[in-house]
Amino acid sequence: MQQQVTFREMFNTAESKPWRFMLVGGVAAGKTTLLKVLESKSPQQTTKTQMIDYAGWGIDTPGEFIEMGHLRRVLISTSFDAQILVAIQDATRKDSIYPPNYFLMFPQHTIGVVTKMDAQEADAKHAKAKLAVAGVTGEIFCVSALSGDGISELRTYLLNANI
Ligand SMILES: Nc1nc2c(ncn2[C@@H]2O[C@H](COP(=O)(O)OP(=O)(O)O)[C@@H](O)[C@H]2O)c(=O)[nH]1
Ligand SMILES: [Mg+2]
Repeated sequence: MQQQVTFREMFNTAESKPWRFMLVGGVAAGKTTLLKVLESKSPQQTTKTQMIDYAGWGIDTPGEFIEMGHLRRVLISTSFDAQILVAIQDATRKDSIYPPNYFLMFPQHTIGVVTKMDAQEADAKHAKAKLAVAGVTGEIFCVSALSGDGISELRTYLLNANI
């Protein structure tokens, strides 16, 4: 993207979505909620994501597609439609659902997002380390969809990423 685009412009013009990002992360990591908040929509009614969802700014994917080996291939073919990958790590989870260096196989720039930073047990340092092990080489944002912390920084980055 060559020029700075504002959030309003992106949603008000048909040509404003020339590229997409794809959210990848485990079940209940906060992908759908994050996408809604990035789009300034109410995150209240998120239901379990059943299929790849192309309706929004970002491509939303069900957590099972990364957690279950035989479904990972679907993520690979879907990734062809995305210019940036967004790897989600739940700040409250001690484990990682990504194989080591998983994201290095994708040619796209991969950024990381640590979600649920509002939670008492959130551990940003641990979550960032898990993303690094997963092969996330891009910027890492720590956010809370609940409090809104870090959301505008992430939105600005995604709007203006030089891809
Ligand atoms: N505390 C907290 N909970 C969140 C946050 N984002 C999502 N959740 C909760 O995590 C659960 C799973 O969220 P969802 O977006 O459906 O996860 P997905 O399966 O990755 O799409 C829901 O109960 C959300 O309310 C957050 O920033 N903070
Ligand atoms: Mg979902």
